[in-house]
Amino acid sequence: MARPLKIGITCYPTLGGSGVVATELGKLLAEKGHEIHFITHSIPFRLGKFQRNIFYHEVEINDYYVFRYPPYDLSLASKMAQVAKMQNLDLLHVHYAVPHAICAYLAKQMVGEELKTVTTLHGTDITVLAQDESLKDLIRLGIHQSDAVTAVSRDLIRETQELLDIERPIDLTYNFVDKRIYYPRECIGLRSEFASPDEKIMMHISNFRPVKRVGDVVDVFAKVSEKIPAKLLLVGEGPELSRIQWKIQAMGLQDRVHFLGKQDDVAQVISLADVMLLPSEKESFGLVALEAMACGVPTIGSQAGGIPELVAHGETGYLAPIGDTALMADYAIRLLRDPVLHGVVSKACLQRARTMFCNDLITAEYESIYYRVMGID
Ligand code: GMT
Repeated sequence: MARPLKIGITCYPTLGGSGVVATELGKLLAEKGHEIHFITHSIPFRLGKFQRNIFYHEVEINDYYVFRYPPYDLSLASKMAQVAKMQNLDLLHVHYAVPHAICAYLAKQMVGEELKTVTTLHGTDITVLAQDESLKDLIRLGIHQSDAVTAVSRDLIRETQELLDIERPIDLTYNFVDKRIYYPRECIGLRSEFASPDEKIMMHISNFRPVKRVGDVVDVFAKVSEKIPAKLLLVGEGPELSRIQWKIQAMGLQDRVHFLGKQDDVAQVISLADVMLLPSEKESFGLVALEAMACGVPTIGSQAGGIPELVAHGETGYLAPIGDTALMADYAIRLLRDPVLHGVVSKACLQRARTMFCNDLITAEYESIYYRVMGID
């Protein structure tokens, strides 16, 4: 291996998929001998116990009385520059263009050209923020000023180039799962708390934002449970939660739905499921479908964004047009009624997760991008 690097990582430490990917990547790089410095406003929730080569630098917000809004972005940029100088960082790897790529750009102005910057796009920054004309130029600046830009699906690369009229190359780096954490787990005891042996378990995990279309999850489940005995486990919390609770009551499904709330360690519960539901409106990747795949659980979902790059339709799950809950339910019924088919699809899930989205492969891809921007072969 070329020399170990000193890398600063900034992400939204408490945010779903992007926070998980950034933190797990940092941990894996540290295991490989790189020195990792997380620069965030709070400890990333997946960081866990002490690990060699990992350091955490907290961004303190300057709440000076003249500020109507404390300038978090400027505090972050200053902290990045300070850590880069003190620790002699080689590069900053930031997750999300806004504000992180802009902060990294400012830090580079303070430190010097030798500090390289890598930005990973996760979706919402492009699919939502880039629709806002007032932010477009800022996002474009962040992307153009990064030494390398990566995105988590081909669809996100296409959308970024189209929406922002950007021609610069963007590297494809799919999200990954750590195979030591995500694998099929034996959970007969826990399963019996939610379902009887003849019942199937359907699951949905998200932050319950409107783009996740959790209402469609309930509609699919209602259609499936008319035909086969089933339970629905809902994991997570968010703005749509109470509307969904009302919908479940109104449809008379309350005895068949369990709310598990927010779970930090979803690897513990995914193996309970026979299928995962992901009917999103927008999804640059859909990390939860990969986590399910690595546990041998097929996903039934929509064809939004990058989901079709992850879920191989007819092989590791089934995808329907956004909002087509009847077709999603048909697929689910077919899969849940046929244990042989379910076994084949489940096996294909494990194979695909362990080859295409394996932690070793994707970590190596990030390393080669780092060495490329550093000019090291
Ligand atoms: O989906 C969310 O609301 C959270 C967001 C995030 O920052 O974690 O998810 C985005 O990044 C994930 C990790 O790369 C992707 O798996 C999600 O598909 C993506 N969400 C959207 O594109 C809506």
